[in-house]
Amino acid sequence: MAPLTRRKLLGAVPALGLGAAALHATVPHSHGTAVAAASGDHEGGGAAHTAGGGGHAGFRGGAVDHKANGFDPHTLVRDFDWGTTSRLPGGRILREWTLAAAEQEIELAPGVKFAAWSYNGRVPGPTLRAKEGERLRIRFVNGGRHPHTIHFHGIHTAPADGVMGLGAGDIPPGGSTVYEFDALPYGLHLYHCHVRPLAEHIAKGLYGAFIIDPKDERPKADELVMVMNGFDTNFDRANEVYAANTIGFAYVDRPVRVKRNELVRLYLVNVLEYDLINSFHLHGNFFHYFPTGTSKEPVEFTDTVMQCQGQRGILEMRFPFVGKYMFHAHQSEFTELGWMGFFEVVD
Ligand SMILES: [Cu+2]
Repeated sequence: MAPLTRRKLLGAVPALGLGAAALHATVPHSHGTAVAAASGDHEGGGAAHTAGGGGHAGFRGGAVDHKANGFDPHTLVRDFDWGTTSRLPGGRILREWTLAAAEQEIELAPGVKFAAWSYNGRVPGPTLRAKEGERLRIRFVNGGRHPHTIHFHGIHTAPADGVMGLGAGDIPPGGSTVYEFDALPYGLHLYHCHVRPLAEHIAKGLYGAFIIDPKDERPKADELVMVMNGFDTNFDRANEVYAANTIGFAYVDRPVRVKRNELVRLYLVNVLEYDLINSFHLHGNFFHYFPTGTSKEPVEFTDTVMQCQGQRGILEMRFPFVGKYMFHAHQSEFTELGWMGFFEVVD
C-alpha cells in the first residue's frame, strides 16, 4: 500500500468537512488497543498506522476519551503547576517539581491513537510556573525505555542544560537526575527532551511551557496556555494531526469560554516539529503581542503572529462583543488537520 501522506489527507478532508470526525475518517489509525508504532520506534518509516478489519466499529461518536488519555485539553488550558516551595537559608524561595518521563498511548482525534512519550502523564507536560529570581529544582525520573533529558530554556549553568556530555548528560531508562538553576529571565519559556534524534524525542511529546512571572506582576487576567504541536502518525516525517494542546479540534467541540471585556492573557508556545513555522490567528479581535514575554511593552497590535519551533510569546486581548470567535493557524492545511478552535465570549 502506498504511504499515506499529509497531502493525500488534505485532499480528503475538505470533502468531509472540518472536525474531529473528518480527522478520524482520514488519518491512518487502528481501532483496537494496538498501536502500530511500538513505543520508541526511532527508525520511523515503519508500517503504516493501519490495522485490518477495523472499519468504524470503534468510533465513539466523534469524541476523544480524555479520561483514558489521562488529561483533558479543557483543563490543561488553564492549568499552571507551581510546584512546592520552601525557604532556603537566607530566606530565598526554593521551588521544586518532579517530572517523570513515560510512554503512553494518546487518542489525538476520535479513534486516532498515537504512541506518545510524556512528562507526568500528559502532552504537553505540565506548565511549570515560578517567579523571577527564585531557585528552581527539578527532579527528573526517566520511566521510559529510551534515554531522555529535560532541557530548559533560560539562563543557567552548562551542567543544568540537559544535553548530552554536560552534567548528568542523557539519563538512561530507570535513571534520574536533578536540574537546578535560578528563575531567569522573566518571560514565557519552554522545556523539552534533548536526546538525539531530537526531532523524534520532541515530536513524541516530551515538551511543555515554562513561565517565569516578573517580580512586579502582570495585571490580573484570565490566563490560558496553548502549546502548538503536531503528530506524525505514520512516520513519514510530516504531521497528520495539528493542534494546540494536542487534541485536534478540541476547542471547536468545546470552545474556550471567556468573559466580555475581561483581560485575557494567552501564553502561546510553538513546539511543532517537521514544519518550519506555525502561527496563531484570531478572528473578530486584535491582541497585543509580547515576544518571549520578556518585556512589559508589547511590540505589536495585530491579529496574526508567526512562530518558529521554540519561539513563544504572550498575547493580551479583550473581547468587546459576545459570541464565538475562531482562532487557528493561518496555514490553512494545519487548520484543516486539527489546529483550530473557538473562544466563546459571554457576559
Ligand atoms: Cu527523549
